[in-house]
Amino acid sequence: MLIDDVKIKVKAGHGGIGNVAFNKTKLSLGPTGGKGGNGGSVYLEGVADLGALAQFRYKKELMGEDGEKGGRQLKDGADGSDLAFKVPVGTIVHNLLTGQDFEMTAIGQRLLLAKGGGGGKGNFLFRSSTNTSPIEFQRGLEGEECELRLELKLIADVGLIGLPNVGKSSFLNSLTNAKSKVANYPFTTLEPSLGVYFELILADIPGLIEGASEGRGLGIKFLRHIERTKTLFHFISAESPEPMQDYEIIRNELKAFNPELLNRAEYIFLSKIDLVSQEEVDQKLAKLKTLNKEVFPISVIDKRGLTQTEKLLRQLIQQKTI
Ligand SMILES: Nc1nc2c(ncn2[C@@H]2O[C@H](COP(=O)(O)OP(=O)(O)OP(=O)(O)O)[C@@H](O)[C@H]2O)c(=O)[nH]1
Ligand SMILES: [Mg+2]
Repeated sequence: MLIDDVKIKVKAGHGGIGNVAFNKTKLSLGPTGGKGGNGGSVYLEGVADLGALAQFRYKKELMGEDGEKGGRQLKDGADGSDLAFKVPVGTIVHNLLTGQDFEMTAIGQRLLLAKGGGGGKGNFLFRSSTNTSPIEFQRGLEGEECELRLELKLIADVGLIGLPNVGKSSFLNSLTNAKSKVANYPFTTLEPSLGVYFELILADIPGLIEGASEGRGLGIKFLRHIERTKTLFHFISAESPEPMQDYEIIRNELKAFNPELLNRAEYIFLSKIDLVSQEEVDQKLAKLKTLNKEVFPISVIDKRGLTQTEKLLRQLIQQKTI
């Protein structure tokens, strides 16, 4: 299961308490209580692994390590180690307390979530000419805390959308290294999966149905994975009695999620053309062409249309690198 939206609590380590101690050596009875160690800070670190948020499925609280208590004989307590939790690049970090958002965009990037509390002074640091035997000390400071929502927005170049069972996953598998599950029933794909075609990342989005925006089927929450996708491949099955209606259903759901999705470059794929006569394919193509978008008739079984599709994918790669 792809974990892509989690809430977590973060608390950095507490600073260690300062010590109160005195030199036992005769003739030098001064204070020797050391400082407490600093609490460890908590960071996030960007990685390529899309599944990295899975670690937060059960682990909802990230606690930094506390600093150790100051020692005797001027020995400071050890600092708590910093912790860095790995999250996939494309994760948006929403700070639920301040309302601020931050995006993890690069592999290796580090984001400080909560700074560890400073260690408290030991009695050695309180000595003065008027107080040569201080018994004062400080408790360490609390580590910073925050509450976060981590939301993964895949950075795909092309989003594959359409009703269930129209061949989106089959298409992804036939052109890329993906191994998306394919089966002859609706909602085979339960979570987005990715395939890579040279430099292009394609995201296979679970099938949408009419009313998905009101929670029918699998809902439309997955559409956030294509919010930042420039190009959409819209799949319509050649077996459908009403391709234009299918088209409108999906467009309405896109609109309900975010009207901006309607302005993305969209290519239409009339899929599974091996299952109907050429005459029917031509008829349906003619209808879809009235939408004034490029329409590709394809079949992953007899491979028709795949050469043209690859040409399109190469064009998209070129546009991406310009
Ligand atoms: N004959 C034929 N069958 C196809 C073609 N493409 C896909 N199929 C079949 O159609 C069924 C559905 O294919 P999927 O790729 O799982 O469809 P999907 O759009 O990903 O479906 P969901 O994940 O449920 O949204 C499977 O049985 C595929 O084998 C095609 O070009 N020709
Ligand atoms: Mg699928």
